[in-house]
This record gives sequence, structure tokens and C-alpha cells, in this order.
Amino acid sequence: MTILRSRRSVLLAGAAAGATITMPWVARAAPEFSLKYANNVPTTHPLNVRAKEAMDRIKAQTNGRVEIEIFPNNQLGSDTDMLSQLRSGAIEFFTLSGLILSTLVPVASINGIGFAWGSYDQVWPAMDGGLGAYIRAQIDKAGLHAMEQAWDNGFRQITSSTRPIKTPDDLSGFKIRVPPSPLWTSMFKAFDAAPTSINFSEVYSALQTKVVEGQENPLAVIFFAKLYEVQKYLSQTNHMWDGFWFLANGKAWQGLHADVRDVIAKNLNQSALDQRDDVKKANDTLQADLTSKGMEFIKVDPAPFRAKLQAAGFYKEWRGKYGDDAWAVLEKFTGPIS
Ligand code: X2X
Repeated sequence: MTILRSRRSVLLAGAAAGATITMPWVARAAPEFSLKYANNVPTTHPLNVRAKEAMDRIKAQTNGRVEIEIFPNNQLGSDTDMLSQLRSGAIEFFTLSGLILSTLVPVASINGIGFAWGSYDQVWPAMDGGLGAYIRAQIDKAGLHAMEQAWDNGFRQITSSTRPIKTPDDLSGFKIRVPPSPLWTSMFKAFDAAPTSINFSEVYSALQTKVVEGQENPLAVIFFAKLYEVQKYLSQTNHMWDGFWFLANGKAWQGLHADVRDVIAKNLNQSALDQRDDVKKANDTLQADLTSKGMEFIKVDPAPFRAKLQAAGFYKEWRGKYGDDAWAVLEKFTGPIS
């Protein structure tokens, strides 16, 4: 007589014997947690390459209990749309620049202060240290949760289809696209430019149809989003460093088991570090790549740009908006800004 033992009794017997039971005849159960993650960069960008690795490791390390589906390249809408989806819980995860997040969490744009950073040697001790912790605490208060390690967007460069930008005066009246963020608009108004807030999902077409003359982004975004097809000049201003916070809907995050949260955070943070290395390595070759695509690189002296911001009262204005406490945390890592 065949004794049909229940799946549970087989599992218990196996567990008791210290065996790991694999029952190929049992179809894999649906994941306990099916989650959604959205972002705004092309699938070829290092952010998506490393995020995919993280999701694969999370699925494997949870034995299939957790599956996080990636919706890259603005598939779910603009940054503004996706932030609303994250806040409502329609998606559980979203990577977003702190400067755009600042429409909800004002201090989240502080790392984007113009010409604040000399190099990555200053950026990561700040973002992985006291400045990142300060910002993340404010993000938590807004009902979201930011993973400990920010991902790298990069040092931003100004591009143009009409004329090379060599000095601050070249920005006078320049029709430049900026992401939807008060800090970005403020900075380019301080240069007497004509900034227009446009979500990244619309940037290529806005440049192609000449709605704007230029935009500003790190080399990796310019390359992987193929902006070289609609831009001619690239001025190496390094006017801002910007990153991506890997954000979770706060209620959804707390609704996960603690062991699941630990696996997700560990793997996302590891991929953030891997992605930072990718961007750093890519920056060593992207100038040649973009030049081969027809872009003309212009070396720029940052000093007159920084002086113009100071003369326009930009630093004083934003120190007042963030408050002395936040500004002190920033200057602990950047040195005096004024
Ligand atoms: O919108 C941009 O320019 C981008 C892609 O760099 C950000 O997400 C801030």
C-alpha cells in the first residue's frame, strides 16, 4: 500500500533529519511578495544593470519568496508620476534624485548645491555618513524609506545644440532644460539663464524639437540616453553632483518581514556600491565615446561660475532655506561654501 505522505510531513521529516528537501515535482509556489521597482534611466545604464543583479540575488536568497519586477526607462511615466505612485503604494520602490525628491523633502536637494564638491573623495564619505543620514531621516518622516547607500548619477555637465558654454555670461538667456526641482531652477536663474522644468521622459524630444537649446546631466546619462544625437557641445562644468536614493514606500517596507527587509537592503546596497564603480570606470572612457559620436568637449574654469552664484546670493539664499544645522552638516564634508 502506498502511503501518501503530506508535503508538510515530508518537509518536517526532512527538516528533522537536517536534510534540505527539494521536491521537483511540486510546482514553484507563487512568490509571497511580488513587488515593483521603477526608474527613469535606459536599461543599458549601470543603474539598471546592477539593479537586475540585486533582484536576481534577492529572489535566490529568499527561495523565490520575494520577486521584484523592474520597470526601467520611464515605462510607468515621468518622475513626477512615479513619485506619486510610490507614495500611494502603487509601486513599492523607485530610484529618484534627491533634488527632485526635494519637492516633498526640501533638504533632500542639499547635496546638489552648485560647485559644492571637489571630487568623489568628498561625496561618498558625506552621503554614506552624516549628510546622508541627515537626509534619510527627513525622508523617513515623509512616509518613505531610503536605503543606506545612494546610487551614483554623477557630476553634471552642460550640453548645448546652439553654442558652446565657456563662461557664465554664455548662459545669459540660454534656454536650458532642468529637472523639476526648485534648486535646479534657482541655480540657472542665478546664471541669468532661461531654465524650463521638464521631466527626463520628455528631454530627448524637447531637445530634438528645439523647445530648449540645452540640458545638463552626467556623462553616463548623456551617453546611455543618446543625447549626443540632439546635442553638439559638452561643457565640463561639473557644476553639481547628484545621486539616486533607492526609495521604498514606508508602509510597504514595514509590512515586509524583518528577514526579508534585511535581504533586500543588503543586496540593494551592495549593487549601489557596484554601480558606483561602474560609473567611475565609465567616466574614464565616455569622453572618447561621446566624441566619437560627434560631441565637442569644452574645458571650463569653474571659478567664475561659482563667483556668479555667490554674487547672485545663491549660497546665502539656500543656506537660509535649509537652515544652519543642515548647512553645517554639508560644510563638514565640503568645507566652507559661500
Ligand atoms: O532628470 C535628469 O536629468 C536625471 C536623469 O539626471 C535625473 O534623474 C535627475
